[in-house]
Amino acid sequence: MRKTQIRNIAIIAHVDHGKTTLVDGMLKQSGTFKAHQKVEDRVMDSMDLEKERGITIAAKNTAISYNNIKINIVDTPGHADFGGEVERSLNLVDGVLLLVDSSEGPLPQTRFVLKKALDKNLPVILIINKIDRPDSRIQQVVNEVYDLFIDLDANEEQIEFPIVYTNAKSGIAKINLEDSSTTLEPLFQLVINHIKGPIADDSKTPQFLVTSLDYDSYVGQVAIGRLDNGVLKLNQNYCLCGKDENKYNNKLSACYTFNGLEKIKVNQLESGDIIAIAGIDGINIGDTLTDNEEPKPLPRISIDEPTLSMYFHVNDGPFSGQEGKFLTSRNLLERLKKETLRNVSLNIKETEKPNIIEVSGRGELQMAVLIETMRREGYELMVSKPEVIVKTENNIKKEPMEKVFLDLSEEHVGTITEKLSIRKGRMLNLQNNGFGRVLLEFIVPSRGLIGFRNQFLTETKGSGIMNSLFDGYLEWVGNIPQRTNGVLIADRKGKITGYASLAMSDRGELFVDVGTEVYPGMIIGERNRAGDIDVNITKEKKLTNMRSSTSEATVTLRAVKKLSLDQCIEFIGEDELLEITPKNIRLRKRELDVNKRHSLRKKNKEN
Ligand SMILES: Nc1nc2c(ncn2[C@@H]2O[C@H](COP(=O)(O)OP(=O)(O)OP(=O)(O)O)[C@@H](O)[C@H]2O)c(=O)[nH]1
Ligand SMILES: [Mg+2]
Repeated sequence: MRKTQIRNIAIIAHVDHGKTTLVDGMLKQSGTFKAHQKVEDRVMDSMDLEKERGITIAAKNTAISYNNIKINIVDTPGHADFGGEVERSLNLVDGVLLLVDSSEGPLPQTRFVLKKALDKNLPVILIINKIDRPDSRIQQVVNEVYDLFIDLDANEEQIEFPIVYTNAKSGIAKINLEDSSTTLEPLFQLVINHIKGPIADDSKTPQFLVTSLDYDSYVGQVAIGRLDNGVLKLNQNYCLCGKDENKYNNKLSACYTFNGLEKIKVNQLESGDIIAIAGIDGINIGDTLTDNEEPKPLPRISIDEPTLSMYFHVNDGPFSGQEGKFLTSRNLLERLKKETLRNVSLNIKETEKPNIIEVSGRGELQMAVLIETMRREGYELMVSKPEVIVKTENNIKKEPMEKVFLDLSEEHVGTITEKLSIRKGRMLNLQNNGFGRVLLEFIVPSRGLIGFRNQFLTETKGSGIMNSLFDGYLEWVGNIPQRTNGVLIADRKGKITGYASLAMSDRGELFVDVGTEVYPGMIIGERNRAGDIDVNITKEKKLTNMRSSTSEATVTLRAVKKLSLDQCIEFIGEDELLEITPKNIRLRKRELDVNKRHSLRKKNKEN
C-alpha cells in the first residue's frame, strides 16, 4: 500500500553546495515559521561546531507540510569524513535531491553520495543550485552529471531524472531557466510528483529501524527512524531486536512525529513516517523495534569501514588534571562508547594498555570534531598522529588509497606535483582548460595525504581547491617521508620569556606566546631545518655573547603561529602527542625526558 500523504526525501551533495540553505527556504515557504519570527541562516546546522565551522556534521531531519502532504526532509553533511551519516540517512527515504553547484559541478562527494543512492535504487531529482553565481556554467554542469550517472552504471530509469534550477539563498526554483518563478513552488511540485510516497501497511507487523539516537533531558534516550510497517502505540509491549539478542516487553514512554524543527507528541505512530520514540533502554542504531509475539527484524544498517585511526591516551603530562574535569581511562572509555552509539562510522577498541584506546573513523576532520566536542565537555586527553588502517589480504599488506582532485593555477602545478610524488602519489590526469587553471587527478595513499591539505593551501596561497575520495585498498607502497623540519622543544619547566623568544627567531617559528607555562619535552615551535632541538625558552638574562644589533635595538616580537586543533593533528609526528584540555592544546614529545629521547633515537637508527 502506498501512502500518498507522505514523502520521505534526503538532500545529498558535495560539501557547501547549498543543502542546508535550501532546507531553510523549504521551511520558510511551507509556513513552518510564524510571520515575523526571526530565523537564523542554516537553521538545521544547530550544533555549536556546525555553526562555527559553517558545515553540517550530523544528518538531521525535519518535516514540512505542502498541500496536505507531509514531506520529511533529511539534511545530510557533504564533507567526506561524515559520509557515514549519508549512508545511514538513505535508509529513511524513498528518493533523493541531488544538489550540484552550478559552477563547481559534480565533485568527489557528489559521486560518493550518488553512488550510495543508486545502489539503493532511489529515484533522483537533480537540483542545479546557485544559479545566481556569475561564474555559473549550467549546461556544462548538467552534462557532467549525466556523465557521472553513466560512469556509475545507472540504469535507464535512473538516468531519466528531472532537473530543477535553484537559488537556494533567495528561495527560488525554476523548471526552465527562463521561467519567472520567485518561489520554491516548482521544487515542491516536483518532489510530490516524482518521488512516490512510502510503501507501508499499518495492518502489518510493526517494524521500526533505528537510524539515529538523540538525548532529551526529560525523556532520556530518543530513537529516530522510519516506521516501515505497522503502528506503534503508547503502553503496549514491543520486542527490541538487537545485534545479538531480542529483548521483550518494552514499553514506549513517548511517541513523536516531526513538524518543522519540533517533535510533536502523539499517542500512535503510523507506518511510512519518520518518527521518534523514547523509553527504551539500551537501544542502538540498527536495532529493530517490532511485535512482541512475532518479532520481524529488518536488516541491520551497514556502512563503509573506517580507514583511519588514532590512539586516545589518558593525559600523563606534568600539567595533567589542572584544567579538565574528566581525565581517567574510565571517563574516556565511557565517553567514547557513548559516541559510538550515536555515530555509526566510529569504532573504538581497547588496547593492551588500559590508558590507551584506539578510535577509528573516516578522516581527520571527523576526529577533530570528536576531540573538540570532548574538550568542550570538560575532558582532558592526549591523542596520537592519525594512522591509516592497514589490511592483509592473501598475505599481501594493503593500505587505503584516495583519488585526489586538485584545481589550481598553472604556476603551482610543478611544486604540488613534486610534493605529491614524495608522498607516493601518482598522476592520473591533467587537464589544462586554457584559462590559467589546471585540473589534476592523482591517486595517493591515504597515509600520504595526512597533513597535505595544509601544505597544499600554503603552496597555492589559498587559491587551490582540493577534494579527495576513498578509492579502495591497494598494496602498501613503502615508506613515506614524514615532516621534514624538526621541532623546538622546551628543555625545562617555566614561563616563556620575551627575551628567549626573540633569540629563537632565527631558529624557527614559535607556536606559543610569551608568558605561557611550559614543561620539559613540550614542543614550542617548528625548527627551520631538520632535527629536533631542546632549548631554554624561559631564559631571563641577556647572554654576554648576544649580537649587539638585537640586544640594543628595540625589536618587536614576531607574532607566534597559533595552530588550530586540526592543524595540530596534521602536524604531529609519530613520536609526538597532542595534549588536549578544555583550556589548552599543547604539542609534546611522547618521551618527555631528553636523555631517554636521545637514546631512543640512537636505538631506532641502529635498527
Ligand atoms: N550565491 C549563492 N550562494 C548560496 C546558494 N545556496 C547556498 N549558498 C551559500 O553556499 C554556502 C554553503 O551553504 P550550505 O547550505 O551550508 O551548504 P551545505 O551543502 O549544507 O554544506 P555542508 O552541509 O557542509 O555540506 C553558504 O555560504 C550559502 O550561503 C545560492 O543559491 N546562491
Ligand atoms: Mg549543510
